[in-house]
Amino acid sequence: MKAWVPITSGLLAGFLAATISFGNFSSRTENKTVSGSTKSDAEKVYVPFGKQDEYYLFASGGHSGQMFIYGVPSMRHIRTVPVFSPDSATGYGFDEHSKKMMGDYTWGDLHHPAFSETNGDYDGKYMFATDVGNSRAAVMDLKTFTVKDIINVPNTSGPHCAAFVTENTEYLFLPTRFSVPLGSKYEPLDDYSKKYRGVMSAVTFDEKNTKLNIEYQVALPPWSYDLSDAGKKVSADWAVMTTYNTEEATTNLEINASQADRDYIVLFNWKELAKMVKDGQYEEIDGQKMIFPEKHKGGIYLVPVAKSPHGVDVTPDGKYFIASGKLAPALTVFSFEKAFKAIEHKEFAGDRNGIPILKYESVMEREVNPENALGPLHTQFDDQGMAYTTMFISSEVVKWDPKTGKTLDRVPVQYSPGHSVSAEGDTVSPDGKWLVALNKIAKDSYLSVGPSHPESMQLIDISGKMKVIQSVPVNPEPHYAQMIKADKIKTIEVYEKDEKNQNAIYKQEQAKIVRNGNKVDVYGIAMRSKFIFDVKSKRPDVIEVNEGDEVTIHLTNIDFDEDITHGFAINSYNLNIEVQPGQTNTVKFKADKAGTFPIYCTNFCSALHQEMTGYFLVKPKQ
Ligand code: CUK
Ligand code: CUA
Repeated sequence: MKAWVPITSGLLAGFLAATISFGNFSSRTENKTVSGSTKSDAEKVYVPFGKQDEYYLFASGGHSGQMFIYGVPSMRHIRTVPVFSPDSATGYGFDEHSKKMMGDYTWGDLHHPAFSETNGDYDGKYMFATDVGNSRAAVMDLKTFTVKDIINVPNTSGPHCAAFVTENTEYLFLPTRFSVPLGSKYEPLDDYSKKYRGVMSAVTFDEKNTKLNIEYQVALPPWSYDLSDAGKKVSADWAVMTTYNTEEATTNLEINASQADRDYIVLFNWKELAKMVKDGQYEEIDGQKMIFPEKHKGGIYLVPVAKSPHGVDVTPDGKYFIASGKLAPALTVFSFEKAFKAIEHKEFAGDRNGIPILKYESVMEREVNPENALGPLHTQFDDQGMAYTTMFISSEVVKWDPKTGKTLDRVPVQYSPGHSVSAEGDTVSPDGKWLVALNKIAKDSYLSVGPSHPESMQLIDISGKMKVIQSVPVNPEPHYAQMIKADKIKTIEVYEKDEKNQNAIYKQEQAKIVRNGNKVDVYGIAMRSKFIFDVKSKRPDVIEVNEGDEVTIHLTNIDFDEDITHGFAINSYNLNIEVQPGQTNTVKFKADKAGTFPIYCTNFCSALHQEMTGYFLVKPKQ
């Protein structure tokens, strides 16, 4: 077992202490010169006014529940798109569509974004993301940069591993970080090994209706699944994910989940799993088709790996998968081809929970230990197939050759990088050029804002010798990002008229208020610079209702003009929605507060924006 554990337990304790405290920055910087960028670096990141960036960077917003959009190489923040948490800037979480998608949740923890793919290349159409905080998955339409669907994932808790998509977006797999009892019910922790499971969900995306759907689930052993990646080309039907806590510890994981010398990479063939489901090889659990690997055999294998791995990444040619050691200095390169042979010849070293374990020696290609590099977490690739691994503990990015294991270059970053992302990095043909390190700790990088600082993103020029040439603060907390060529994304300028939408009106004379008992439906218009709710009223911009009425307001922005967005807020009613050009949006609420409440447009839309107001009058109950 020694080969997997190139560090002694004493050293391990040291790594753990450093990992936990982030404490000893002097030791990590004393041998390195942390230099700022120069004037010629500045020219490389300078995108003159009137010109636009070459790439979009989509950075996950972690526990902000949002997605941050940046331009590369300027590193200018362009937009924040709310995904799993409400946002008063865009009215997300207030209008009916987003309110329904969000359910009762008011926060999320967005870890891993993933673009839709066609032939292993980003196609620029959709972005997927998962919520570790409340076990959800979302899809964003890149024509509008808005979220179209969110699903709750049953039987699972914290789909951290995901999202990762297969070569033609056949599936989006959501393995879970926390194991819980099936059906999400109560089971005592003493029964953890018997009753708890780490469920992976196979989700499909229906492009026509922009809906996500769970096709089947797999009841994996009660371990923690950490990171995953889909195969490419030769390994296109396969996917890999790392595990830790194969010890099945139920308390003090910091120590107890690092006891065994090894954990595993789970290797599975999704085509085989889909076939099993087709053949009825599953059980119905909580309305889901659940595969139990101990009963429904085939398609899933374990590959031993040094203890507590974190990232696993498939090379652009699809031939290898690389596991990062987190607590060790080691990276391990495994060969898909060798794994396929080992499976064919049944080179197994026993099993766990009915899942065959492949022999380490049969699958391992090489172990890589860049000198003095500590805490490898995640790996990205360039156009030459070279690997770039973030070193969390030694605060650097190391470039190395997966074919030889040789270290080629390294650059310090400030500080403690989690992921990094290279241009088109997860495709079958990365671009090289740029790499952005997503650093967990900014420390002294920017003007202080108190004891807690923003995170930092550093742009690294990888076209020659690696150099950090720009550093920008970012809100908590990018876990991962995706960088796509800007011209792949085709946004719309305005929403098209949708004559089939019963809630939409496009002419001022159609604006009306319909009363039916205690239900009030408003079909209104927003335009520069007025609201029209009832064209026949002597005050068309006033909505008057009785206390207790159920009010539904459908509002259409009839300014078919790029960037002319209107907001709709009712003062003191905790209510604000947005109508983008041509868009119809609906808000529903109960008029439970009697009184006089000004209505106003929240988005500055014209010189007379201040005049874009009205009144919401609520007559008290007698
Ligand atoms: S995890 Cu954050 S650094 Cu959620 Cu991808 Cu590794
Ligand atoms: Cu419409 Cu301001």
